[in-house]
Amino acid sequence: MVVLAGPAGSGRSTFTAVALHELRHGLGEDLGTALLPCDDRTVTDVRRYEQPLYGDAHLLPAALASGSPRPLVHRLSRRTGRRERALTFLLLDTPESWFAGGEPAEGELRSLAGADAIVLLLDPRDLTGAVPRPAGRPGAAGSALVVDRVLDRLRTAGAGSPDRGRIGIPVAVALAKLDLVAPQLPPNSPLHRRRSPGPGFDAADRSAVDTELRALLALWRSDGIDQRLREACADYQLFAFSALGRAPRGDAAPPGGPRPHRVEDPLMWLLYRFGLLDRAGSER
Ligand SMILES: Nc1nc2c(ncn2[C@@H]2O[C@H](COP(=O)(O)OP(=O)(O)OP(=O)(O)O)[C@@H](O)[C@H]2O)c(=O)[nH]1
Ligand SMILES: [Mg+2]
Repeated sequence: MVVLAGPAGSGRSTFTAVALHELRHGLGEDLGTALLPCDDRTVTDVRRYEQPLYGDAHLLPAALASGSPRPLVHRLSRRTGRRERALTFLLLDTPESWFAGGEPAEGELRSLAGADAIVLLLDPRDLTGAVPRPAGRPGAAGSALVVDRVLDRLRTAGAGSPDRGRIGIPVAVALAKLDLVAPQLPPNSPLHRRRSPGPGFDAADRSAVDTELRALLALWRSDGIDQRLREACADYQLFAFSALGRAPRGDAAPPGGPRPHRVEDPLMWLLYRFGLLDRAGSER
């Protein structure tokens, strides 16, 4: 079970919609995976995520994952030669109240405790120096606070087996809405690159992106976040993606629908970690 964490409006629901769409279409084809919903609820829920963005050209409503959210449950399988590998893949989008402070509800703690991996989203507008910040947004101190709050919540829930007090499960920390930052990145930044086609996990690209993001956090004077992550997580890496591909206007999805960039990266890392994918060049 992959739990999406992150502050309100960081892009969790949009990531859910677009990542699953990619996995069901082009990406899944390229990886040779099949994604099958395990129950009728998942079929209905996936439609609630897809229809606005891909059918109605609308952004997702804020309260899509309200109340006691239920994970989307799929069987994700991959056949290579005679061998089939399969996972039961649960993706849990979370309501904004979960990481907003206050006392956690019991269901929330139970869900966090049951996570096998976390994808923690951050909005670049919360990082000083990354992009000009709209009035009223908290800035770096705010984003460090948000990261602290999320990490505290995960630790309180005992997410994963704690490793010397740190969160033991893989944590993918992702800068969502990369389209807002991309114009100011140097032309040779690995963040501009697209995934090389093929079913393998590209470890060299992964490491280049992780290194680039650590450098960017330092440049933006947000490296306190990296330090907090180091203290709190035994196993984390940095990611950046744009689920929509470009900034939306008002409530409308960008014309032509989402054109994601690197949205698959956190999933590819986790699928590699959970044995569904091999390293590029060593596919069996
Ligand atoms: N520029 C840009 N904006 C995005 C992207 N994805 C989401 N957004 C914006 O961020 C807003 C919030 O996205 P959601 O996916 O609803 O975020 P959330 O974390 O689920 O938000 P809550 O559930 O309301 O806490 C959207 O309405 C968009 O305006 C992206 O890839 N690029
Ligand atoms: Mg949401």
